[in-house]
Amino acid sequence: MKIQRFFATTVSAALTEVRETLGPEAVIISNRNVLNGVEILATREDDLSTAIEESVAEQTNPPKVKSPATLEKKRQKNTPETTNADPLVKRLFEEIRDMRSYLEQRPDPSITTEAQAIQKALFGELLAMGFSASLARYMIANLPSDLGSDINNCLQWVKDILLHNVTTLNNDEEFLDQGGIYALVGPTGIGKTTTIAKLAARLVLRHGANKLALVNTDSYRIGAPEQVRIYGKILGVSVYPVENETELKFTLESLKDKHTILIDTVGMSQRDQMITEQLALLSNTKQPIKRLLCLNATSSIDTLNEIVEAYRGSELAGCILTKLDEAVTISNVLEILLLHKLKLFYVASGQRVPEDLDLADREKLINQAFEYRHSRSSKRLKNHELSLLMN
Ligand SMILES: Nc1nc2c(ncn2[C@@H]2O[C@H](COP(=O)(O)OP(=O)(O)O)[C@@H](O)[C@H]2O)c(=O)[nH]1
Ligand SMILES: [Mg+2]
Repeated sequence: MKIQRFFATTVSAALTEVRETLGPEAVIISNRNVLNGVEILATREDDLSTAIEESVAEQTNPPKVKSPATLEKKRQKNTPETTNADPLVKRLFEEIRDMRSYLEQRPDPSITTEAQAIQKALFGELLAMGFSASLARYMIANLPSDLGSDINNCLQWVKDILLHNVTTLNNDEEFLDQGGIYALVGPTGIGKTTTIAKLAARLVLRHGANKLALVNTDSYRIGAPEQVRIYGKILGVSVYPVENETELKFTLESLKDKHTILIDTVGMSQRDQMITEQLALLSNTKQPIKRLLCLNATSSIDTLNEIVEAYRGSELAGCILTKLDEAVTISNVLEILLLHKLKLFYVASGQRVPEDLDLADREKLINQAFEYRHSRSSKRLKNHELSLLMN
């Protein structure tokens, strides 16, 4: 009898190999876990029949032995098989049958260890929270082995990683007292001008209106200069419209005595070639301009990623999250902050000026992302779907 050995990392992969090589009627002789996988010994049904018949022929008074196919038919009818067969052959068939039913009835053949089961569970939770497959993959690949099989321990470990790696301002003073020139950049309609008004209100309270200036480079959009001028008027802060690089240089030079200058910029799609020109405009001034990128909390991870890539230039001072009030989950933003090591300054969660702006609180944001997994996430996969993904 020709017995062949098959090796694979999971039982199901090894069984597929057996079927491909020996056909659907292959008979499994043994199955055991070995280092890094599973080993299966199997043979063709015909080979086994021949071997059995030869063994029987050796008996002095040979009993009439039926082929495995016949035996299998009998088994399906629940009839006791080959009462007069060789006891050794009978045992062999019983073992094969037990092995088959064990393999067929196992709920999930891809789970060979407890570690794999917990990795699968964590993968599912992270996807349900809205993190990308690449982040979930990274987390399960680095999951410490001493966390045991409690999913809550694993989730706490992910939370700790986020807490250590997402950076935010420590307090309001870090922004309000530092001073300098800040430009808010980002796509159109993301909330740059509204956020400038909210920040300006805080700065006025802290240092007085005459220590602040607003510069507006957004003269393209109808109504845009008017919007900044109105906010300036309400807050008692001077507004300086500029049209080009020379005017910007001249204006900033003349505002040297101000503690903080906030620059409102033209919104552009992340695919707009003009972004390079804007970067050049803001980099060619004598005084350094710190750029803060506004990120819309409702955008997908891929869109946010494209926006950061387009706007990052040589360096971004950090970012401001807008429209949190409209977002279902916050995992998309957390992942982008992590990926690009961006510091989150403030979070805007509404249209009201100046109320709807808060200092970024990373613990609160992370908890918000983790709460979402309990609700009905459309990205939650069923157990068998996760098995398909992870095989
Ligand atoms: N829901 C919500 N709307 C916001 C928020 N910030 C700004 N907006 C609104 O978004 C729209 C565009 O804002 P604007 O500041 O003009 O965007 P800009 O083009 O980037 O300057 C306005 O209607 C704002 O009231 C926010 O945090 N939440
Ligand atoms: Mg604007």
